[in-house]
Amino acid sequence: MTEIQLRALPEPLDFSTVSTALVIIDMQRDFLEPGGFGETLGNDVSLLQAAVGPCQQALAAARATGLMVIHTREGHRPDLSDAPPAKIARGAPSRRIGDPGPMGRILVRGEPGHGIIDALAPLPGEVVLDKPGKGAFHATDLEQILRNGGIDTLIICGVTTEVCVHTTIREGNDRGYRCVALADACASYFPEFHRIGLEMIAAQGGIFGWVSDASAFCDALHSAARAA
Ligand code: TIU
Repeated sequence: MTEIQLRALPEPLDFSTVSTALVIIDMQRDFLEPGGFGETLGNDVSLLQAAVGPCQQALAAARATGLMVIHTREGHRPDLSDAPPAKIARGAPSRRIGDPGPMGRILVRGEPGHGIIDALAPLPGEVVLDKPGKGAFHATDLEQILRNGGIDTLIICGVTTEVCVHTTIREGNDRGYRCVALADACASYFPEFHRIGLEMIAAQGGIFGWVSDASAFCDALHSAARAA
């Protein structure tokens, strides 16, 4: 099993392709396209487009190398039984979770807005994980999937940096996983939160993870392919 090195902050990280998964967080129409959940919260959704290309690069390299790929989707059951009232109550009263919108009911599973954007559509065999919370470990079987797959390292990208990406990294770190954010493959509606959010992860000697980028991840995987 070849260990390869990933350029990262606060220091490089050695990892193996067999024990590493790429986790793409919530690249859904509801967050990236007009008329969805992100826009109902008052955000400029176009800011998230910056992450799409780097996510595509990371996904292509992970697929070519045979890494486990996990796509997450934030959303709720149609009857909203898994949506905490405190979560539903936030936002503009007429455009809350479960209300109708141009992409179907907002943040509800099975609706067009809940789907992953075409540019990052999952392939058969890739894990698609539906999560009711911000973190991918909360109320999901992610930990079981990672344990069964022998995974100890998570390469994490998607949206938004300071909300679902951060929460997932914190949850994963507390569970013993080595979590790496790919900076350019994450994005936020608030550029300063994106920057500071990434700084928070790598500060204090990597207090809850590492920060790398899509090209460094692709370079590492290409070097693994050459070594094989
Ligand atoms: N609003 C916001 O920045 N994010 C979310 O509500 N969910 C995710 O980050 N996926």
